[in-house]
Amino acid sequence: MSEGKKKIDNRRTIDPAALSVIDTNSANGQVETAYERYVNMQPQCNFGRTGVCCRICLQGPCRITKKSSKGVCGAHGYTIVARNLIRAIAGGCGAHADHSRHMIYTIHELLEGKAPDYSIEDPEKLHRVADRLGLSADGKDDKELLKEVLTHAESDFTKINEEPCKWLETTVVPERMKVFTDCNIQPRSVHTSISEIMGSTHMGVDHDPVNLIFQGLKTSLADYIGMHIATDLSDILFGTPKPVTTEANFGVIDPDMVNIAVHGHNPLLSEMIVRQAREMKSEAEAAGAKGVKCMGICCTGNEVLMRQGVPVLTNFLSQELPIMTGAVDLMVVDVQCIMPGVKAVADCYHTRVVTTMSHSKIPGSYHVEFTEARAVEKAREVVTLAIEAFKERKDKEVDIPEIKHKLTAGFSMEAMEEVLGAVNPEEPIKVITDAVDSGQLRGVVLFAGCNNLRVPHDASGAYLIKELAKNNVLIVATGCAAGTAAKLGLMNAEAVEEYAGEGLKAFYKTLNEANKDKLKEDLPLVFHMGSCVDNSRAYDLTTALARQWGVDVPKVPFVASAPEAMSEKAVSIGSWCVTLGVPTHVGVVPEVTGSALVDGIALQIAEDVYGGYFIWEEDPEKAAEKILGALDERTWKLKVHKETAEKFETELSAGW
Ligand code: NFS
Ligand code: SF4
Repeated sequence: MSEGKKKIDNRRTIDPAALSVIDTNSANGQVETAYERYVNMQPQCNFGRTGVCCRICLQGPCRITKKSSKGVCGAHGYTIVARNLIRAIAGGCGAHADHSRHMIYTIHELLEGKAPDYSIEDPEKLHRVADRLGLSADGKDDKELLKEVLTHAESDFTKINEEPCKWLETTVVPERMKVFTDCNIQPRSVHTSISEIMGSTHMGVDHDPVNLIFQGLKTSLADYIGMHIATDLSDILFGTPKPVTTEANFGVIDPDMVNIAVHGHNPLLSEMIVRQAREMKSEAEAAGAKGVKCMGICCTGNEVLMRQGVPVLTNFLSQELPIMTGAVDLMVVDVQCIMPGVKAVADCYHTRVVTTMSHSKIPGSYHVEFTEARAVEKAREVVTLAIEAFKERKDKEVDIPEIKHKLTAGFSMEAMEEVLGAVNPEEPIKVITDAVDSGQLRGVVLFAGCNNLRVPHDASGAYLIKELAKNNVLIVATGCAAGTAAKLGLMNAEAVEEYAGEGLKAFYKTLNEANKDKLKEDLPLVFHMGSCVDNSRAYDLTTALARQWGVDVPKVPFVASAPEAMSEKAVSIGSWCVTLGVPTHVGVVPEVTGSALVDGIALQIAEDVYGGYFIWEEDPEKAAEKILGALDERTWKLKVHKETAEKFETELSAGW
């Protein structure tokens, strides 16, 4: 560092394992990671930051300033901001669609006999999904039934008529569907919605910010559909998650094993690698290792954690750091949230980086093209590469921070119902609604989404989890936010003892006693519901709560929070949460503040029309207050409406 240059603070994390690697690196190395690149990137452009930069046509970039209040074509700031925002929603929806379409395609190949390594591992889930879609299983074998399910999935992906999409219609309360019809935001299909956004935001088409935003909300619903399909099909192929206990953080790396980090999003590949890693123990032993150990990063990590109990290595932001322990032999990646920076870090060590998808490559990496027809063979190829790398590393020194925490994950909606059903087998969800009605719980909060260097890594999520638990909030989590809880020791029963308020503790006591013969471990402070696409599971919980109370979602004391939102997928998920009636806290203000009009739509008009709304709040303490406030407002209203209905012997009011 040149003298006189401001001291760079790259210690933007509260994860002690990540800090340990960063500090060792600062002391003796030159390996550059996102933590340094973020600092070097400052200051970042404020036009982009506030959403008022348009690059949609070749006359741009047009930037809104006091001097030039419109783009060259005459586009107002509000049009530019709205267009940029909804293109991000289309990007997020496109990424999830990519994932979901791959599941559809694999099942298609399976049914044609062209994907021999896959099978229907959870026929019961298949029957549940078919039943929900209104399909009769009579006289059909599982493959015939799956074919019918798949036909509906394909239709939700591609149709261009205005029939409601099955995955929306059958998973939300009817009142939601009415709002979507009234506001003309029923998506025709996943692909159509993305295409409509690209068309309507082309230069010189839609300039009405409200119209644009509503198109964005329509596409966010398409995103919800794609995600729900991905979750359902993954469960059918690989099994519905059940509670499972393992460990998280860098301490899970075992120097005596061949260490493979699985990173990305798609369980189609990672499931196969995890299975083959177990099968190839003898090959690893022949190379002098004790075996092959897989560990997860990002959402593919969440997928194999939920179903196979694979340990959590880390979450998004710290993805480069495990390589710097010198003990990761191979990192295999598929799609999304993979920093290209991992390759440059791996180049400083013996670590192999392996890409697997034809549309997701990193220059200079190994590429093992994954195919449905030869999944096991390809997985074995990857494990073999890891064993080769281990041989190179075997006698070299490694530096692994000895930090890890126990965690229990695996809480699909079905697993939640099972746990709650031990208390009330007839009406499992009533266990939660009763606890809220009696004041034992203050509501339910979902922590979802990413990490983002704009705010200190893991800090806000960890603070909010502790603070809300103290205030008797039941907490569920997905994605990299769940990673925060897992890595920092907040996803186990000990954390309940340490952080839960009296009401929440009493709630856990009832559940743990009812489940003592069924579960090996007491229940964790944070219920891990899965990867980001599994936010569909979390919304199923919201729907179940709404049905149990007999109300529409805007009355349900359920709040979503993305303390470190980063990706376009997060923008899209946040948007469907709001459209589906959920107050949604975002801890990193998105690029909308350049237009007071668009900002106002997100913060206020959305609530008037859909009952959900955004809360932008970067300060964790204030965020906790606002989230609790949103829960309390809903519990209070629910109580008043219920009392009124009882007094006048009427139905619960439909409005909010
Ligand atoms: Ni979700 Fe998962 Fe993580 Fe964010 Fe990326 S891994 S899909 S986008 S960063 S939670
Ligand atoms: Fe500028 Fe209009 Fe072109 Fe955007 S579409 S770059 S505002 S001229």
